Amino acid sequence: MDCTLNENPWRDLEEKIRREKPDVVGISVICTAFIYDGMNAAYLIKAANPKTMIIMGGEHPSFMAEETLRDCPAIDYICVGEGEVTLTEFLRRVEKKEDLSKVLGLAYLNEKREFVYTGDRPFIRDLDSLPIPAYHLAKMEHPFVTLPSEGKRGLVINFSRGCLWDCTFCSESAFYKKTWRRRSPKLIADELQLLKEKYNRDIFYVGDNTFNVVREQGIGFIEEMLKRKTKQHFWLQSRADLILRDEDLLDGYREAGVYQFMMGLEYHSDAVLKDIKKRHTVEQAIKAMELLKKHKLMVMATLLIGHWNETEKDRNDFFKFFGKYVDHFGLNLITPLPGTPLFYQMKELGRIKDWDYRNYDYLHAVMSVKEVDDLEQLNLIYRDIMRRYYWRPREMLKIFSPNPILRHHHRYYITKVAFNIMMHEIFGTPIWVQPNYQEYKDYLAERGEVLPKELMALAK
Ligand code: B12
Ligand code: SF4
Repeated sequence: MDCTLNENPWRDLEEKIRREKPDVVGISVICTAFIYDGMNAAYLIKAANPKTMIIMGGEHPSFMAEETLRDCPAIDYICVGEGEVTLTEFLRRVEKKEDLSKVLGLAYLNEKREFVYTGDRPFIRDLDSLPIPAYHLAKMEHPFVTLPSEGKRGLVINFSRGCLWDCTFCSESAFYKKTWRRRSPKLIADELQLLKEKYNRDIFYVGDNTFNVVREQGIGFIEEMLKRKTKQHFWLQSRADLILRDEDLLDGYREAGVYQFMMGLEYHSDAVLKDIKKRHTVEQAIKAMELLKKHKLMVMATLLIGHWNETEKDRNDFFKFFGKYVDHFGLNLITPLPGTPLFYQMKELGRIKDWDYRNYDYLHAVMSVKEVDDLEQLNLIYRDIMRRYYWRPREMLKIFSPNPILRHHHRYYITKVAFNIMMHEIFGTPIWVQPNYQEYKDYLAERGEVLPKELMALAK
């Protein structure tokens, strides 16, 4: 059940649990910012059917297993790390009423409420051993299961796990312990062909942290896509140094349907890049952007502001620097995601000012910088950069760009996002929330006293 698609997510979840009385429910928490929704779901499930066993998985609960279990007594188990094998073993043992302490990768509190971790589960060695995701079980025709893209149905997909680098803020590298595994290009192409033929999907954001860690992955992908002629389009993620390494493949990528590379370029100063262990230089970043342009590929950069020594001048230079090169960007406030080296460093230095995980979404400041102590002030600075960037004539003109993807992106941003920011500033409405999102406490208020009072009091 993907509650993010339900018109009444909490009500539908509660009704389903009451109706089906499942033995086990697994809850997936993909972002730190969603941890309280995951916990609230656990409370609701336990209230609806106290016998249901609850297991939670995802990066945040994996890194913060003990904290999560202590904070939310409704959660029985946490799957630490990759879920496929752990969950299968877990369910087999639950079915046979066997000892769960033998399942690697499980965390729980025992009868004495002591924290137990059964030990690391090794990563799945061969990702090709996993089947194609069960798309037939997902609501593929739901309007939210898409990407903003001109006239075409999009989808987010994933073909590799992890990354070999160790940027200090990166939860992926920490989760996969600096390892990288990939699916073979043939299986990638099989999946894409299925998505085309059965689900009419033509455009994809490939969520792999770093698509082309090895050249062979790019070469194989290009060959397969040229052979299949599915005329699909891709937005891939990579690093500046890998784009430079693979310059000779860039035309091939374009011919295979790639329209854009997204790179985590982060900042315009080598000192900051060094500090966050980006392991490439500003010069490499510029060259990579120029190369992509030369080969008629769009440049999307993800950028990070909010570094400790950052000054107003830095932010202005940053804005001018990236405004010159990128087609569009994802602007983020550097966030100490639990589990990352940055989290432990910042905690130690006492720079984390906001412990409400709802705000750990890269869009809210949770750490101050040397010059600006007030987090709300930093949030305003963030929004101001977004506004200044998109209101420039150069960006406004992209609304009429002959490139349909860029045109659509800018129309989307300048109308929808700018409008949302304005509504937020005038009326305080949330900026990035789906129309069907409901806060759990609002659901409980609407629901009344039917749920046990203790559980209502625990709502996050
Ligand atoms: C696809 C994706 C998106 C998509 C779709 C999101 C969605 N709602 O489905 C889009 C582009 C919309 C998106 C947006 C955002 N995303 Co995003 N996204 C991803 C991405 C690339 C892939 C996620 C995925 O499907 N992974 C594949 C699955 C198989 O991996 P997994 O979720 O980790 O699950 C495994 C284990 O964790 C475990 N597991 C997970 N759940 C469960 C449950 C049980 C019961 C069990 C047993 C095991 C288990 O088993 C799984 C298989 O091994 C990840 C990065 C990544 N490579 O994972 C970022 C990532 C999840 N996103 C992230 C962020 C921050 C966001 C945004 C907040 C960014 C923003 N500022 O707007 C928004 C949130 C929007 C939203 N409302 O969801 C961060 C989260 C970091 C964190 N710790 O908080 C990630 C990790 C990227 C990163 N490092 O920055 N995202
Ligand atoms: S290169 Fe990207 S995915 Fe790899 S560690 Fe750095 S931020 Fe994470």
